[in-house]
Amino acid sequence: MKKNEENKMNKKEQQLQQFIRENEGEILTSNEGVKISDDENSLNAGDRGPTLIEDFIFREKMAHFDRERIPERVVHARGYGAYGEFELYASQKELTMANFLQNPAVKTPLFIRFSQVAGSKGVNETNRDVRGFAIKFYTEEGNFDLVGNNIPVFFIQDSIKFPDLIHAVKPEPNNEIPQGQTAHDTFWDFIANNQESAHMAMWIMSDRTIPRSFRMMQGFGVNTFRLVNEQGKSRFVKFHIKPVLGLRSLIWDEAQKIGGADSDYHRRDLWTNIEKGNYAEYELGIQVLEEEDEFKYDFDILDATKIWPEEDIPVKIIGKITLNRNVDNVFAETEQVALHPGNIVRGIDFSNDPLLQGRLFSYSDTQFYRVGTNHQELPINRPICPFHNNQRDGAARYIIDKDRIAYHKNSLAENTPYTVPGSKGGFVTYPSFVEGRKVRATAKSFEDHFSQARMFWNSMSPIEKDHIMHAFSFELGKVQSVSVRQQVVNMLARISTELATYVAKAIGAIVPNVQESQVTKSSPALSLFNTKVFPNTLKVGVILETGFNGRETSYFLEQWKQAGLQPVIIHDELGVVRGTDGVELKVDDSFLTGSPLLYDGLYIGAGQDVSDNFLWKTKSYVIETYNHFKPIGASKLAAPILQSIGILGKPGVLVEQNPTTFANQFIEAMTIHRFWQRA
Ligand code: HDD
Repeated sequence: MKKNEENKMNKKEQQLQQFIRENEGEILTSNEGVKISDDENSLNAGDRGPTLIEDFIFREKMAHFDRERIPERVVHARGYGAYGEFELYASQKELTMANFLQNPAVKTPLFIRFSQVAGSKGVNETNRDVRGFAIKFYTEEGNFDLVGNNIPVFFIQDSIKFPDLIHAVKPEPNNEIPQGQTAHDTFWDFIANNQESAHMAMWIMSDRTIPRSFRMMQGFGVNTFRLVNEQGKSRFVKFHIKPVLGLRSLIWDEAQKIGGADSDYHRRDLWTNIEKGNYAEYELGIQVLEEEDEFKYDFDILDATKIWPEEDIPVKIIGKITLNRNVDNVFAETEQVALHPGNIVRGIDFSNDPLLQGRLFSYSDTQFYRVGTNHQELPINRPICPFHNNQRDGAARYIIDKDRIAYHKNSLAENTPYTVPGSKGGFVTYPSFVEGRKVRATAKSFEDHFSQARMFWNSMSPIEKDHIMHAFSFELGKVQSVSVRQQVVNMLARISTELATYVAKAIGAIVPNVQESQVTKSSPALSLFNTKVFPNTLKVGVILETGFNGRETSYFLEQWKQAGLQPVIIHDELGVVRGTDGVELKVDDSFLTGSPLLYDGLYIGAGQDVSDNFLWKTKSYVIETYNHFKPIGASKLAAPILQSIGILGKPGVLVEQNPTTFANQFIEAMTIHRFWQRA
């Protein structure tokens, strides 16, 4: 509980305190409280004889161990969470009566779980995949869960197709290959044969699916919800979460290799930064649409395969989310958290979005199966406000309800716990008007699958387009079926001839003679390069050879730390590295334990004499960093190393002339992060 030592505990933290147990310094006991004298030897009949069934200590320990795992989530199995708070900038009373959106003085505790969709619980973290971005707000009027992704649209329009989508994306069932990846036949077969996925396919082939950090990606509620105010007026809403540090992504070659260098890349980044006090910050935004404007657009606002372009319906920023505390126990908290888009509070309501409607069943259903009947009682899931009802019993019931009365209506307890009307805080469903025959059908207004896919393409910068073309070529190149490859190219041709032509050439398909989308509109907000970025928390690998310039390097390190960068000292061996002027620095990574993949930029400080090993290793680090377009800086003495590789004078390659100018130029280069001109 690091943060608690510094700050006052919020209500959720106070509640969690009751359940926290610390074992250090305590006597070992069984779960029944019996003190244990020997935890290493089972009770045997003779020292070479069989174990006795009466050994209750062995039996309890083993039986508990045998049950330590619960089913992993059927999707989003690998995830990582942290606690934080939501601060409201200004009251949103006009729009909603949601209690946590009324008073800027009240901070709302929250928990976020980031996840990957396709892989199982142990999958490497830099696979190309959508990232889940799910928040539990512990409001004074109950829990509100915003269960979103880092991509604003979805593959399908009706949730009845979700099991099909997931069966297609998961490893193929006959050989369980590939793990956590979309680059295989069944996934692309699904996409080509369910063309409502066209828009989502464009997003997942963009750099959004290989984020640099959970702290540098956007979140979206995806589905359309409603905000309802005290006067009963409802408006449609989409939720957005924008990272304060701006958006950054990995590049594909890097993402693949990081999978080997550090398969815990994202959780390590989040956990370490929170531990260091570099709290992750985001802003919460809403796009609000008046009910009377429901049919104003050329897409259906209930269709989850569509965005509401920010240029048409601006995102209003309403508050700030800060993640400031790591969990104490990943299983108890992150694994057992039960998120559910159906967990809404007064002032928020559902729309008829058919994807959302199906989700409302699936999540609670899966939590009953995965965590159990009483999952809402678990410390991570229980609300911070009082909760009372007549639900009773079930496996692992924790609460001891003292009352005789567990039914409604009753006279013996004066009909308590009692209901309250909307005017006193009771949840009242927004009485939206519905009418129609029971049909299994999709609305005509859901039929256009290509206009927004094309708009997405139009909105990309040349570099992003290049990456998308490359990603499709890679993924489809892994598809064995020639027919599936061709079907996807046929689909792409309806979005963009340029895209289809590039991909067709790369995978040996032909470009069909179909008309590409004629949409010329673009939405600048969709490009990753149109957000403001900051250098904070980016890592600089600082390779130092014995005899490096101590005074100047110390100055650089100081300047870079002040700018928020995180220098990591690298040397042949761990221990200390000695420079001139009596400077000694602790080595964080050796060439062996580190990897150029794990730093966002590199600086090389050489001495007068440079060993062959240093030269060789440094060169390999520099080449990898250069190929990933990242900044490279060098002291005067290290400049010949860059020269020998032939990169002196190339974009983002800086050699120190004047210490002050160099320190600043390097910070600027780190802020830019990628020098695409090198391509
Ligand atoms: Fe889902 C988990 C996000 C559509 C059914 N989903 C899950 C998680 C996230 C999302 C972030 C992980 C929550 C956590 O960290 O525990 N899902 C989405 C988004 C969707 C979406 C943004 C489109 C708008 N999901 C969707 C549909 C269905 C599901 C259409 C089924 C009808 N999702 C589930 C699930 C999961 C889940 C099977 C697995 C584990 C869990 O719920 O708790 O119920």
